[in-house]
Amino acid sequence: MSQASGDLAIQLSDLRQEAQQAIASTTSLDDLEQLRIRYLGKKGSLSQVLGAMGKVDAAERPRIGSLANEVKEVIQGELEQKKSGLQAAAIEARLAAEAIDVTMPGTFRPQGHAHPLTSTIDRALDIFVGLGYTVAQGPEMETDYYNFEALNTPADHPARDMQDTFYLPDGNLLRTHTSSVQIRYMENNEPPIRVAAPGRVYRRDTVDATHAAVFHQIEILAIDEGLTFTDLRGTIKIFLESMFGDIEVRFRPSFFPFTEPSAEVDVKWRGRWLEVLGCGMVDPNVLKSVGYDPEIYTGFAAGFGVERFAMVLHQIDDIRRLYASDLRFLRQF
Ligand code: 2NL
Repeated sequence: MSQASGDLAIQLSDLRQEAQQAIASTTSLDDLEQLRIRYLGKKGSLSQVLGAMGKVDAAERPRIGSLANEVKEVIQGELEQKKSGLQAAAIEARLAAEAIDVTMPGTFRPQGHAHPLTSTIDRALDIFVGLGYTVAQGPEMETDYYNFEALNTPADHPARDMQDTFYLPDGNLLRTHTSSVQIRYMENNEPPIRVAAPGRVYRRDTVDATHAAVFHQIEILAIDEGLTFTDLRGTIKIFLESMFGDIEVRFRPSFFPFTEPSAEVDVKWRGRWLEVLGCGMVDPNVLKSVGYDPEIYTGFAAGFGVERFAMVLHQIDDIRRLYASDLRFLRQF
């Protein structure tokens, strides 16, 4: 064995040992790649050792060559093995970090719900929509004409008193009922008409357990050829039974400037008669004011306070609770 071949064999063996140790102690894929380049790369340690092959006797070259190949294969094998080990460890670590404990209790997210006034309005409108009515809305600030004049309410009527109505400095007013919406609707539509008008209304009342200065009303209006008080009665009965269940309904004579005849309606609720609604046949003067011929068309109308309905349905003792935004109260509905 020549000097050169002996040196090379030792260098190869040292190289193998060094590489094996380095690979064994590597903990990252990046470092491992650096080691591959360092030992097996074009300018790596193995190439450098083999660069000295020229000095080896021709007879010794096959032996050194196969020794070099063996070292290369060993290092390659260890690199592969380490690589798959590190990759598996990386996946394991990721799985552990991303694991979700599906048995953990969830976060409680309280769910809101509609305010009792909103749900009362929704229920009532659903019933009228089911009967073929269209829902209409209009301005809360109104003119004297739409709130009173067109509704056959004369200038000397007590409802027009400063004591009862909020008048604005410019001569307009805050609507006292949603009838004004229906006047506007009739102006823009021809009979047959079925319309329901929900909305906020204003009265200059002293606030107490049953009165608020701002409250909500729903009015309905039907205009057609040949409508009679019987149609009104049937509609109101169906509506009240849908709202309150199987209850007795009673009509009492009453008066409103915009209807003739007029009636107030009571329901027998928990053993007592409770007034819940006003209604009547539309006064011919109202039809005339929107340009309908009262000789051809008749109609009926009704109006009720949403707060009063909600209070009866849910046994609420004070109207002000509906506006206090007290969650202990609201959560009950
Ligand atoms: C009540 C009574 C009522 C009407 C409202 C009405 C509307 C038009 C024509 C005729 Cl456009 N009438 N509305 C009729 C009767 C009664 O409300 O006690 N509301 C709280």
